[in-house]
This record gives sequence, C-alpha cells and structure tokens, in this order.
Amino acid sequence: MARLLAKMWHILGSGAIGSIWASKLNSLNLDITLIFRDEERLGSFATTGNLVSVRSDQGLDQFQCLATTANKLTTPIQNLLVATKAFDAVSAITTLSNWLTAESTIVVMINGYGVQQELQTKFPHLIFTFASTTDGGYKTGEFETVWAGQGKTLVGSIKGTAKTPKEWEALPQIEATEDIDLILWRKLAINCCINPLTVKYNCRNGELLDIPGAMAEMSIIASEFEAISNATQKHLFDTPLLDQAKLVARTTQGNISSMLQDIRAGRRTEIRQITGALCDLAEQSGLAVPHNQSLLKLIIDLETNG
Ligand code: KPL
Repeated sequence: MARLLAKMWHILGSGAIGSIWASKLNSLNLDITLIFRDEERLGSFATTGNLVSVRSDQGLDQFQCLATTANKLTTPIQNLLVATKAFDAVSAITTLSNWLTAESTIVVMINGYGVQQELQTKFPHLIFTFASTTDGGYKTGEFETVWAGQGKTLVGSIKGTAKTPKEWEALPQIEATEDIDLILWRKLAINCCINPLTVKYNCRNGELLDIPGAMAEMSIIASEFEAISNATQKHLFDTPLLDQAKLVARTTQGNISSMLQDIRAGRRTEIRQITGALCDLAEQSGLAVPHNQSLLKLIIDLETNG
C-alpha cells in the first residue's frame, strides 16, 4: 500500500552521484525513474533488467528503476534530481522544460559555480533547490557504482524560495543551509586547489601532499582564489584556503578526483565550470589569476590532445 502512494522522483544523470542518490532515494521507498539522454542508453539499461548497483562498505545495493528519455515523457515532472555533469545541466533541463512547472521540486546537485545562476536566469519561472555534496564515488560499469565515501550534503536556494524536499529530511548527513551560494563558492575553491593538480601530477588526492611541486602550485592557486574572493566580497573560510584544501586532500586521500577520473576515461572534464569559473570572475573583476589560467589551458589541451 505504502508503495502505491510513494512519491515519484525523476533523476537526470546516471553517473556516480546520480546512482548513489538513486540508492539513497530508493532506501526511502520512493519510486525512481531515470531519464536517459538517448534510446541507446535506455536500451542498454533495459538489458540489465533495469538494475542499478551501488556498492558501499554497507554491502551491495541492487534495485530496479523505471527508465525513460525526455521525448517519451507525457506528464509533468513532480520531483527532479539533476545530477549531470555541470556542462550538461542547462541543455539537459532544456529538454525537459515542457514538463517542468513552478510546482516541480527541482534539486540541482552539480559541481562548479555559475551554472546554478545561469539556470535561475534562463528558467525564471522554475524554482531550483541547489545542493552541494561531498559524497564520493566512481563507476565500475555502465550502471555499477562504488560509493567510496559517505559525505555530507547541504541544500538551499539562491532566490530563497526553495526548501529541502520533505522526504529527504529522513536521510542521514543532510542539512539545510541559508547560504548555498557560499557553500558552492567554498566547494569551488577546494576543487580549484585539488582537481587540476591531480590531473597534472596524475595522482590521488592525498598524494599531492607529498609532492613539493604540487604543494607549491596549490599555494599559488589558493592565493589567487583568495584575491578574487576578497574582490567579490565573498567570505571564504576562517582559516587560509591552502589549509582547508590540504585538509580535504588528506580526508579524501584515497580518492581519484572526478577530474582525473574523467581524463583517464577520455571524457570531457568540468575544468571550465571549476577553474574556468574562477578565471571568468577574475576577468570581470579586472584581476589576473595567471596560475589558474595556465592550469585551465593545460587541462583543456589534455582533453583535446590526450
Ligand atoms: O570534489 C572532489 C572531486 O573529486 O571532484 C574532491 C573534493 C577533490 C574529492 O575528490
């Protein structure tokens, strides 16, 4: 009976974060429909029997989900989790825009800084909730994920109208924040300090701490970031950014950063939405961030030329 009344959540993006969150929402007995980008992915999901697998230190969670593509939708979407790559979010939401209304609950859980504001501007009639998570994971197959680190998720709205979905409140490690903009900015700062360097030095997050050259670069990245933060009057942390970044590198020492995972898999990275976002803001403030600029260029070159 309870299942009949269960709320339906659609999930856009079936990477590691989308799959981990499918598992979390499934644990709340919510009905889940994955929205795939094309028929090919939909067909390949069907061959698994619509099974999503998420392995964590709690064991293997395997569950069935409904699945569709945007052009097969026939009714408005009530609840949507957007867990795409940052560079895909605007176009993915555009394909669903006929089925999203001011009544839809839309939670956007993406990396980077800037796309969130772009969504708000592009779809002024929609109410977005933004989330920043430190959950860590990686894919071991098309629909198989390892949930490597149980993180914390902060949820809030930039316009002040959205709320944490009521049913999510039953999940552990979830918190509402009054200032999600600041949380996203802080996450950007950490990602600028760690992600491109893990690609440059081809190493796990924690290994950066033992490479003097990487630490020297991290210190420059952090001071350039702090200069932009001061110029844009955003309060970063109570302690220096470099210390915070070192702390995150230590606490996630075994992780292969999302950017290095993308490079190793030959995928496009989120460098434009991470370091690129900082470089854009620097330009608007009339300030230079040469070291971050050079890393932006390096990663774009690696994406293109391998
Ligand atoms: O967010 C991350 C990422 O890999 O994108 C960090 C914090 C670097 C953890 O791996």
